[in-house]
Amino acid sequence: MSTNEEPQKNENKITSEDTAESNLINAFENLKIDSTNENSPNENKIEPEEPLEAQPEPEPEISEEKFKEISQKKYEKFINLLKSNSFKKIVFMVGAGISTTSGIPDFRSKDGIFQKLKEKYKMERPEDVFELYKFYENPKFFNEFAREFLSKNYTPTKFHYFMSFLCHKNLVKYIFTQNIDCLEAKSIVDQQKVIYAHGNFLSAHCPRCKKDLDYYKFHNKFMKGTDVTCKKCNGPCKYNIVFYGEQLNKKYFSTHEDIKDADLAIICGTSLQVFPFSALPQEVGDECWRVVVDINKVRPNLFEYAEENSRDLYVGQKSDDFVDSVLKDCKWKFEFEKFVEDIKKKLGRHKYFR
Ligand code: CNA
Repeated sequence: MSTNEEPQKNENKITSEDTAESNLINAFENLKIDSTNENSPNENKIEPEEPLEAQPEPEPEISEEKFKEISQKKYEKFINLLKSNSFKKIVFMVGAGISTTSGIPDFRSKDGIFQKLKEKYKMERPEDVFELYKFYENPKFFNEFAREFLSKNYTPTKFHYFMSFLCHKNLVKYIFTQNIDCLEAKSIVDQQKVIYAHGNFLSAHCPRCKKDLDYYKFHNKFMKGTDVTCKKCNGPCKYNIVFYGEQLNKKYFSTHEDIKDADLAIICGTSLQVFPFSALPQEVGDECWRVVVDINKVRPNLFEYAEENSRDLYVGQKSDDFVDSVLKDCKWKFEFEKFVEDIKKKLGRHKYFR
């Protein structure tokens, strides 16, 4: 089934009861404005990078034991700086791995979304589901994926609440996320700090006319099974998920150069395979600590994990386990649990999330 939707201006239809909710509501309005992506230069379109296999890892120069010893020393230093609030301009750079414990698979793991799409549609190149020109040819694949995704009510992970907790401590400058699952919106009070680089499901537009749609009308029709098309150009409309071949969210371009003065970058759950996000860790200044948390040793050619005096630390833990270690080592566990309880009460009431 298909229907037309007139592109129109957004209206703020929500009222707020307290600061947390009003921050969130403002953030939704900002997201809608950010989503048009109209005037960004062409070279900033997102593209998958070469697959990991094509990038040879440098030969290990030290033993695994020595690597562990170096990493442990760096971790202890990192914890001392963190717990004494010495990092005041923290930047998060995160990807699908921070959401896997909520039940959302990542893209590239063995049982990831790409593998599932491959099997379901007998596709050679599952990335096609997120290619703009393929979407114009046949929006069915993405729309089915989106409907299934949205019908599951995914909830934030410990890592999401940890980012929120550090925002609450006023230690965070920005959170750059590649994720489209909106779990940052369900867990982070200060949405102004969040940059949804690859968009999300909280607004919608016509990719041809570049006009925003009335989100509520679009969403209701879409979730009832209608593939919405634009009244003006008849092209297929979609949520503001950034596809390959599309420009990144505008807010990304106004902020990514503003991280030169960051003092800590926590890079978590991303294989750093999608450009230009993959270049973000290089944008921080030379003095900035870079802590990479991932179950795989991500892009060892980009970081100096094994150098004793380098600013790069690799933590080979699951994202939520890393949070547990940090909370324990900083003695923040009790404070964190109380914080999460409060946030859940506040954000749980929001009409988007029932
Ligand atoms: P990716 O390429 O699938 O990489 C995920 C990374 O996370 C890998 O390096 C894994 O080793 C790592 N990982 C998996 N589980 C954990 C865990 N529990 N703890 C720590 N690390 C873990 O995904 P990227 O985010 O790098 O790629 C960018 C794409 C993926 C963006 O365009 C996203 O929109 C897209 N994506 C988003 C979601 C989501 O919104 N949750 C899910 C799947 C894909």
